[in-house]
Amino acid sequence: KYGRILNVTDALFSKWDNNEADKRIAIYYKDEVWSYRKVIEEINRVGNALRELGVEKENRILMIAYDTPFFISIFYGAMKIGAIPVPVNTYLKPEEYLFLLEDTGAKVLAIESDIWPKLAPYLKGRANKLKHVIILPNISETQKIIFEDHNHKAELTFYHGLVSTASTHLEAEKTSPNDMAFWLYTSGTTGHPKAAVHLHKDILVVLDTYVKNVLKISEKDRLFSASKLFFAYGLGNGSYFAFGNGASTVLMPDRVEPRRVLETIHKYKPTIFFGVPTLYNAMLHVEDWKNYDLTSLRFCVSAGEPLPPLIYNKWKERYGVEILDGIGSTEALHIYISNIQGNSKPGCTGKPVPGYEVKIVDEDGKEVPPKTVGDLYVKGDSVAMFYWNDYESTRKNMVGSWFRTGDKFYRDEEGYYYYVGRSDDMVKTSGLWVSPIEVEAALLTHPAVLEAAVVGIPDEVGLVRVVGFVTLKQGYSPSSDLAEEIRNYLREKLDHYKVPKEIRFVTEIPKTATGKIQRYKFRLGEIK
Ligand code: 3SK
Repeated sequence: KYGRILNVTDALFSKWDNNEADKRIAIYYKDEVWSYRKVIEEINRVGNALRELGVEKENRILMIAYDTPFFISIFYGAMKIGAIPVPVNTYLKPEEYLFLLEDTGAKVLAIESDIWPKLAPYLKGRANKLKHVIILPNISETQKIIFEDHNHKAELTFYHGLVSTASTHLEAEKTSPNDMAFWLYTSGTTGHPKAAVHLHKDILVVLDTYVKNVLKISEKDRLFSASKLFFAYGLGNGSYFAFGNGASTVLMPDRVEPRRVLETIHKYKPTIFFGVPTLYNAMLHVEDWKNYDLTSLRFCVSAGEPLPPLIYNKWKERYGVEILDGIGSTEALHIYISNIQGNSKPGCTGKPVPGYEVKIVDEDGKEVPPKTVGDLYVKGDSVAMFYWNDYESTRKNMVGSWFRTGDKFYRDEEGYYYYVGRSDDMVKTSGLWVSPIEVEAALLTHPAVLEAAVVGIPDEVGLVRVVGFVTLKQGYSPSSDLAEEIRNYLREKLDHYKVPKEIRFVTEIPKTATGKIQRYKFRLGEIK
C-alpha cells in the first residue's frame, strides 16, 4: 500500500506547494503562529544541520524536549534524513537518562537548556557514543563549548547557532516503509523501560485507521493535547494527526496543570482536546471554571486509563461535549479500541478501530466467549516491530502478528469492549477477581473523594485484601468515621467482596507522566 519508497516526513509535509504551505497554519505556540511553510523549512534546516554534524541513516538522536516547534523540527527533520529520533520523558532522573543514552547508543542528544546542567555532571565516562549535544532554544546562545573528559568528548552547540544558517531545501532520504523511523520508550512497572521500534509506515497507518475512522479530522480542525509529545498518545494528538490532515496544533510547553489547560483552551480555541482521566477530573474541580470558554470544542478524547463514567457524565453535562474514551499503547503507536462520536458509552472502551483486530484469550491462549475476562491481544500494521535490546520481552509480547497488551478485558454480546485492569493490577481475593477500575470508579462517586487507587495487599497471614487509597476534596479531613462512611457507601454499590476492607487516606495518588496510576507503588509499600 505504501510503495517501495516511503519517508514519513516527506509523506506528511510534501503535499503543498509554497503558496499553499504559506497560507496554512501548522502550529500555535505562545504568541507565535507557524505556517506549514515555516515548519517545513525548519525541518529541512534541522535535517541539513544534522547531516553536517555527520548524522547518518539509523543514527539515534535522543530528545529531551518540551512541546515546542523545535521538538517538531528535530523529530521530523531527523526522520527526513533517515535518522532515528527517540523522544523521552522530560521528568526523569540523570541515571535514567544515562540508561537511555546508553541503550539507544545515541550519537546526538537534543536537550532543553534547563535540563542539561542537571545531566551534564553525570556524563563523565558514560554514553561514549554521544558526539553532539544540541541545547534547545530558550536561553541566550552563540557560544560553542567543549564538554570532555578522559573517555568522552561531546561537542555542545546551541540549536539556533547550528540550524539558522542551514539550507531550507532538503531531499528526503529514500527510506522504505519498513525502515526504522523512530523509537518510543514504554515504562513497564518493573525493570528498565523498553524502546518500541516504529517504522516509517506506522504513522500513516494510524492516520488511515484511528484518525480517519474515529476522529475524522479535517483541515479546519485545531488540536490541543495536554499529554506531551514524548508520549505515543501525545505525539499523535499534538503533531501528526494535524500534519497529516493540513490542520493545526496548539503546543503548550508548560507542566500540565488544570487551570493552565483551561486557559490554553480558552485562548487558542481548539476544536478537539486530548487528555487523560485524572486531568479531566482535576479540570472539573477548578473552582472558577466558569471563567473559561470551552465552546470551541467539538469533542474530547481520553486514553491512558479508563475514563470513569462519573467524569464522562459531569464533563458532558458541564461542557455539552463527549469524551471519546479509547485504549492504545506505545507498541501499537496509538488507539485501537475506541468509542465513536455520537455513540460513546460511559464506562466502556468502545469497539475495535477499523484496521485493527483484537482478541481476548484465556490462560491457554484460547479465545473466550462474551462476558468472560481474558488477556487482550491486538493485531495491526502500526504495531512496533520489536523492542530494542530486549529479546525476552519481544518474544513474550510480540506473538506472531499479535501483540499481547497486558490488559484484561471482556466484551459483551454486541461487541463492545470493557477494560478490567492491567493484568498485573488485578486483585484476587477469596478466590474471586476484583477489578481496581470498578472499585475506583465507585469510590470517585463519593462526595469526599478526589482521587482513588485500589490494590490488593496481603494481611498479617498473607491473605490478599482489597485496600482503597484515596485523596480527599477540599473541605474534608481524614478520620476513621469518614473511612467507615465511605465503606458503607460502597456496600450499596458493589458486591460485598469488592468493598475495600480498609480505606487509607494519602496526600497523592502517584501516576506516570502519561497519567496511569502506579498501583504497584502501593503494593510494594512505597506509599502507605
Ligand atoms: O495508554 C493509552 O491508552 C495510549 C493511547 C494512545 C497511545 C499510547 C497509549 C499508551
